Amino acid sequence: MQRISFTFALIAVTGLAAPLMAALNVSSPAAAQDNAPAPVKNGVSQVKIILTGDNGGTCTLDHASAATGPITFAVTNKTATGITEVELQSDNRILGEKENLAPGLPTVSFTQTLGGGTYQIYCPGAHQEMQDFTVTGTAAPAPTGSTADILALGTKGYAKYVIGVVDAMTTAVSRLRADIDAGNLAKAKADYPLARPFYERIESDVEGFVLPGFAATDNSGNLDYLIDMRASNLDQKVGWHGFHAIERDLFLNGQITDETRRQAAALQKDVDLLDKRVKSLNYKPEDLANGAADLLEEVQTAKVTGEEEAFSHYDLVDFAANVEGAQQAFAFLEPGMEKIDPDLARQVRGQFAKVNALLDGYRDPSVPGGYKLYTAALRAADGAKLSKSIQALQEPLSRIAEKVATVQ
Ligand SMILES: [Cu+2]
Repeated sequence: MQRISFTFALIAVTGLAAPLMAALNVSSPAAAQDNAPAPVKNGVSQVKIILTGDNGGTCTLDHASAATGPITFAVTNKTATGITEVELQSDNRILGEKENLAPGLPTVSFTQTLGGGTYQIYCPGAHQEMQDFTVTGTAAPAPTGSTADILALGTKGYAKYVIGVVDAMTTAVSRLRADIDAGNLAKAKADYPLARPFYERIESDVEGFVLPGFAATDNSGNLDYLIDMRASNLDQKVGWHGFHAIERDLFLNGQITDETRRQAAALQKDVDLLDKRVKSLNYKPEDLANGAADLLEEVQTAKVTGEEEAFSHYDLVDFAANVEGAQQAFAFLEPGMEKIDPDLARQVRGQFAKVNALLDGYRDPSVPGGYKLYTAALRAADGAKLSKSIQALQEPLSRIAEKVATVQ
């Protein structure tokens, strides 16, 4: 605000309006943006988001504000190979997103009904990743009722997040399967890390991932086993399955065989089953807290060690996905936690920020998946540092489950 009035004062005094405005336009990072609120069509505000590979990756909104009500965000990836997703966030909570964005694909869109306030558009991999989006008009009503009601509302928001992630996984897996069916080893290897993060974001809800009619201990009916088993937990009776069987073929054996094609078809079937399954799952607040803790434990035992992606070394992609899933679970508990123990909520928020800042240092848009390969050398150099930062987050986070479980 201050800066704008200073500019206008300067224009008035010097009369150099035209050159100044030109200079302002040149330096503006979002030159294509219109200051007016987004146009409304059939009662729905229309916002276009364009991704390009220019200047280290751009993510440009044609309007940075809209009136309260339903808003459609239409995303077009023109040339940005390093940007595969766009998220709409509110206080770190992902409200809507589009995944699997690749250059040249048709425009995709999502619609959200938003109350007045400031939201964020997050484009990971863009030069400027986060930008504000303002909704004008009546603010969304703050959650009311007891702390238990507010926590229950959070679990519903988290359930929606999980459903969205699994839906995106079905698309990414069908792309990987098409590469494998076509026998295109190079493309399959490039699409493999793009298909991985989805499961890693939600792999904490595995108790709900057992198919009806199967005992929890029977791996042949356990979608967590069928989708994400590794050599270390191989059940000889059920055999190799899922992502890591495909990873082994693509990256260790370096070839696509009939067996790889069978595995890809089975993976798609299992992910489709999961897609149906998660739509019926309900969560308790402590499920979110325990789930977040489980995901961080996953980071410690399978990612920091380099075990998860032993053949492809895309462990840092999974690391970031586990952290995102944990952060979403926490973020949806946060409005309730603000009432129960705001100091603890602040500590956890601060530790998530530290982990994310550390992870940012490993980003590399030239590598599929967006992160450096976790080679033996990198693990030797940085494994302890990564583990320590997760540990500092695990400590305060571990205290949340008990707090939310005992709320009346
Ligand atoms: Cu995993």
